[in-house]
Amino acid sequence: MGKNEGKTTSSFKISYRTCPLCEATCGLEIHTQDREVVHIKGDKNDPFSRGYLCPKGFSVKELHADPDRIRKPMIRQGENWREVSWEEAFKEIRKRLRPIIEEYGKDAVAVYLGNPTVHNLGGMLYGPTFLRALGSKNIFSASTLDQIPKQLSAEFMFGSDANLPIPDIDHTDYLLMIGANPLTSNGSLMTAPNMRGRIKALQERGGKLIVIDPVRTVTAKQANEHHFIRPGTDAFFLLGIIHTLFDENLTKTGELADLIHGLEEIEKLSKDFSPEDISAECGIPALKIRRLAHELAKAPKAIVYGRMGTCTQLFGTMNSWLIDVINILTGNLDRKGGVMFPNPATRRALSKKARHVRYKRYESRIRKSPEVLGELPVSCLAEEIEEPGPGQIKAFISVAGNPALSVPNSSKLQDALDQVEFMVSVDSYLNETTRHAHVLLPVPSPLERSHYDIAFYNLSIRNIAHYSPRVFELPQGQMDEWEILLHLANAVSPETIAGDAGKVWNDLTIKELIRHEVKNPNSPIYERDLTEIMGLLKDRVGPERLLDFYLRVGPYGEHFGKNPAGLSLSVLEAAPHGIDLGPLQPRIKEILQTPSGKIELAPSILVEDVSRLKFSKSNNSEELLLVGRRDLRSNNSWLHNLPVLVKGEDRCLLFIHPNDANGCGLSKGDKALVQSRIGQIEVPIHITDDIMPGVVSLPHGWGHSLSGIRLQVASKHPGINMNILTDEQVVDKISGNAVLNGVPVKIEKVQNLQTVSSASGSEPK
Ligand SMILES: Nc1nc2c(c(=O)[nH]1)N[C@H]1C(S)=C(S)[C@@H](COP(=O)(O)OP(=O)(O)OC[C@H]3O[C@@H](n4cnc5c(=O)[nH]c(N)nc54)[C@H](O)[C@@H]3O)O[C@H]1N2
Ligand SMILES: Nc1nc2c(c(=O)[nH]1)N[C@H]1C(S)=C(S)[C@@H](COP(=O)(O)OP(=O)(O)OC[C@H]3O[C@@H](n4cnc5c(=O)[nH]c(N)nc54)[C@H](O)[C@@H]3O)O[C@H]1N2
Ligand code: SF4
Ligand SMILES: [Mo]
Repeated sequence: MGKNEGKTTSSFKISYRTCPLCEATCGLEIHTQDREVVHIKGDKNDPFSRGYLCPKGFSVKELHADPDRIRKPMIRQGENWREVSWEEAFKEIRKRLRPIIEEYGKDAVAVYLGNPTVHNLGGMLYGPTFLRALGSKNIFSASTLDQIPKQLSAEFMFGSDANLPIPDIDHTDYLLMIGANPLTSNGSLMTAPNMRGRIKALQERGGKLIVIDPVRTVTAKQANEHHFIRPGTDAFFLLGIIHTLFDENLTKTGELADLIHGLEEIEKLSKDFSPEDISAECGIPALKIRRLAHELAKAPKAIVYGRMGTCTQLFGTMNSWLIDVINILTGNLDRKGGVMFPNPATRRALSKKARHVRYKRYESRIRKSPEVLGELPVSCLAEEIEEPGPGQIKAFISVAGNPALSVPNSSKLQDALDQVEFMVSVDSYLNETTRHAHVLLPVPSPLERSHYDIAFYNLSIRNIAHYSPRVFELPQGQMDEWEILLHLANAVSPETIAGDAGKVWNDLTIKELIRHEVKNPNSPIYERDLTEIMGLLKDRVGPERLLDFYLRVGPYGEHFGKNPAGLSLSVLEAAPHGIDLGPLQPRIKEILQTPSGKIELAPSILVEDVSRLKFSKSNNSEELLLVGRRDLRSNNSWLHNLPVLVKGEDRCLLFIHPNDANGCGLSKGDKALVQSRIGQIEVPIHITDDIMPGVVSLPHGWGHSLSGIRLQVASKHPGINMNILTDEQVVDKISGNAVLNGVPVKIEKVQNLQTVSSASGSEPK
């Protein structure tokens, strides 16, 4: 504890703020002197994280101070970047983008929204305004590299992707965890700080954690049981469980029975998948599968939870669906200790019950991949840029994304980015993606912007509301992220707005929201006057005004005077550690939005897809299957420039089982040549029996050896990009989601020892 704590000298300050780096939403206590961070520790008074912090939480100090962070807008001419004013930057953007839109149409401009957008209040609230102003179908995001299969299965089953069933981990007795490693990732689609503590508590109350993963991960080591599974075969395993539940009369749908549609169909399709039939495919003995089904059915409260490993594979949507089918068949959906639907403070009342599924309303131009929840799969991006013809992408805007490293067949996308006529990036770094931009617009450091986890409280294991004001004022001449997005909206619009464009677009955004809300009979402000509501919000601007509005009309809100004790932004401002709104409560009837008004247990698109599974074949035995790996001190592609997170031994290593190393002629200290259909890389190896024989793993987000980047620290720890190997043509057929796990590769020893010191990659000729 600093000796100044408690007292406030003129320049010393203690601030409380939610960490914006991952889904866990830990509370930080930040000690600052003038504009410098002196110290960061966990906020013990945060009702959710109670002082928990991972190493990345501390790294916010280095992130804020990083000299490589871009601080002025820049325009590129050839290889050279020139700092310019914001005015000049937006003038250039308009000058270059409008003619493209006028000549080729709106779809000629593509956008990629990267992962940190979801951790950014301005990005979450104003991204949609920008996308609406642009009106392009070519919208891509990190979702199709990640969780869109889960969202799509929820859209089919429950009628909206906004309601995902979240594990009520604090009250369960049995957690079957598939393809997730929360002790490293800190949890995903399960917002909960201190996963280790929560798993320990589960075990201390007599509960069990079972992990299904082709790797004995840190989480697997903490589990009561771990079973290896052959990558990409989870759907067989899940159907084996479902088969057993029916076969041995273990189903108990309980209170949900009247709400379920399609039970018989599930029973019928599971008939072909007895544990004995599918055991060889997934590599888990039939008896074990039957026992797990029994335990799930018999545990007082149980959860099946799947994450990255189940989504980013050939049967991502099927897995996401079958996981919830099991939760329903065992009576664990929407009940304490099972999987539940959060009730976030910013939730708006539904205007109508039934919705149309947002799927296949249009398709991508080249491979005809279906639209999924308003976007197209990012695996299609490179071909949409490269293939000429009507509808070709001519301009590209990246916001908070590094697709040049993150997408499968990244080399192809890098080549494609060289071909776009004009590219804008909104980003904090000059990196592998933004080096291709013509205009780079820098964003504030996390400590220079306010924060509220509007996305993650939708996925949280408790209902929480925590607002963090900025720790530092915006530096002179720095635009906030939301202002950048509104100026971009202005720059792509047919008519620009004279005067303060940011203010006009900002007013448009809030007025549209209020207009919608006062027309909704279920809203607490139904038929109220727009001008009156605008007046009641007049003291706030930007994200704060929108957030205040959402909180005030939300389920705990003060409803613009109708419920004076309720929530508003002022209430949160007076509670700097955040407010705990309690554990999750059953609410299925409130959230169901399917046209039938029921839970669709057997959506026809997914049922039909099961025939694809039947015909899927085991891979060629000469090939190994490559899976991904996360590391506690990484965050996808973008924190490798912080010394505290890259110090120590090289982590970009190929993990390989001793038998396979032997088979490939590899021994300790060697380097492997890894080849896939798409590309090849050379990478140092780590031999370990923590990985299933036949499987190898690599982390993603590395590969900082490209020219033209400004990442002094990362360039010294470049690693190698595993997406040189992943295949953009191989996707989950239903959602178009990328397959980042279970990629067939061949491995041999690199003979030329002179190259051992650094990882390198190349495309096959
Ligand atoms: N092989 C393989 N590939 C993968 C994965 C895998 O497991 N294996 N994982 C996939 C997953 S789950 C994801 S989510 C994607 C992530 O991939 P991306 O969506 O590309 O996201 P990041 O790699 O996190 O890059 C984030 C970018 O945003 C910038 N940035 C950081 N904060 C901000 C901010 O506040 N505002 C703005 N405007 N910019 C900011 C950073 O400088 C960086 O350029 O990668 C995917 N790729
Ligand atoms: N430290 C750190 N934390 C992060 C991130 C990070 O890069 N670093 N990224 C964040 C992001 S964007 C996300 S989306 C989350 C992801 O959060 P998680 O899903 O918890 O993290 P992963 O480590 O990707 O876990 C996927 C697991 O699936 C296993 N797996 C691979 N293939 C298969 C398969 O076919 N079947 C099964 N059953 N398992 C398989 C892998 O071995 C791995 O252990 O993490 C977030 N948190
Ligand atoms: S677990 Fe996530 S939210 Fe918590 S300190 Fe680490 S990076 Fe930040
Ligand atoms: Mo992700």
